[in-house]
Amino acid sequence: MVWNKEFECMSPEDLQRFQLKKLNETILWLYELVPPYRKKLEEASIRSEGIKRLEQLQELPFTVKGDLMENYPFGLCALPLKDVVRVHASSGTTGKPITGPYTARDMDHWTECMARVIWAAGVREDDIFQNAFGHGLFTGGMGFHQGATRIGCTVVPTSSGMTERQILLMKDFGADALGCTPSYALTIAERAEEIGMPIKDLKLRVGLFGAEPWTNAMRSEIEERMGIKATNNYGLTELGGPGTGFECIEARDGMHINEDHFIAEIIDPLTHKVLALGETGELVLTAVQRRAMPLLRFRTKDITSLTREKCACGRTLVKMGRIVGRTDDMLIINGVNVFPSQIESLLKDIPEVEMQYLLVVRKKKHLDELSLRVEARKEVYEAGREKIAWVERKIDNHIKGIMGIHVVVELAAPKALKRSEGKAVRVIDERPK
Ligand code: DLL
Repeated sequence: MVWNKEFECMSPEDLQRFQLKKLNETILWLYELVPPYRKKLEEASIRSEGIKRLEQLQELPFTVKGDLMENYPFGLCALPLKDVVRVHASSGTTGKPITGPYTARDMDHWTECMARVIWAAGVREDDIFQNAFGHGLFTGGMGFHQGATRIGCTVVPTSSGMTERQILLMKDFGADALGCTPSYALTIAERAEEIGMPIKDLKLRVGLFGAEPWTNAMRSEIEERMGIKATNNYGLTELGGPGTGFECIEARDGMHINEDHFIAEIIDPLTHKVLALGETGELVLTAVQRRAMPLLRFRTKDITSLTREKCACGRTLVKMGRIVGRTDDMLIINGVNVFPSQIESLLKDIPEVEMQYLLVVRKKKHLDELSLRVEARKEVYEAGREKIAWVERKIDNHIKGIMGIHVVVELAAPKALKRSEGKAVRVIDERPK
């Protein structure tokens, strides 16, 4: 069952017609109300009437993070703040935050998109939803709050942190569903085992995770340790937070995109050429129904691919794959492209270690050196130095065998690495910029 059959199961022809109409409304809106966009559109020879066919989307200009920073805080906002009812923000990668303003209508649409997300995970009105995404400027907490409230479930807004209390409330209230980042889910699972209250033994049935990169290996680990099914959910502040992409509980093999609100494209990040379905590249999103700050062809820097196949759940919405990395978190180690997610997947093949790791990149003379600190299981430490050295070699050999790079592996003692309560920090790049 889907939340909104009309839009989630639309025929491709109807969807395209709808998208074109909404896109052209957005172009006109930007033309009239946002001078920096008017300039961009004029430069690309796009007139205020918009485009005739959806394929012409490729002729529209891109929007990049830099555009948002240059126009910080509200230069790209189409309306005066009196028409804005909410502003979220996320810490930009360099200095200035990214702002996300919403009109009342935008809020309503966001809530609708979030209801679809939560419903798709099988959460219903008689469920208790523990919302451990950070509440506040971050879009995760409030976004899931609104969606779950619209469905009518009982929402417990724990926000992130105070992990032991999370576990106690989860047990006492009998939470059926949990929302948080995947790294925080692992933190919760681990703490619960430590205090003798494994999540497996509780009522929890499903986890809605997202907001940071994770792998299928990590999904299996969370599912096993918590005894739940886990869905992946995607979104970003620039496009209004979570609610862009979501997995259905039936398939859990890629995230449906709410295509009546967002048009997705995949481009080659270097040539900017639009790639075909199935090809991997940078995700570009156009918001076609937002009013406060609609963005055209926003380059997300997230790397993934799109597929349009019949889904077991009945939705016709295109699916995006897991985010395999970002164009800007790709590490180049002595010329080899390395995504932290590749290393994470390989760690799953090593039964002696936990999914707690940190990558550090340094310059040694003229060469890059990648080191990996990863926590070993208790037994490895108990077995002594030789075993530790053996596991370190095993990891290095495994990574070298598959990725062709040498990694300096250092096993960290159990619980030595800092635990995440939100988005995990997995990479520290100490090379001079
Ligand atoms: O993380 C919105 C969100 C909240 C999504 C809760 C899902 C759940 P930002 O803080 O602006 O917004 O970060 C957006 O996080 O460009 C991706 O790089 C990354 N990201 C978000 N979801 C996923 C995911 C929220 N499921 C940035 N998998 C995005 C991998 C993700 N990366």
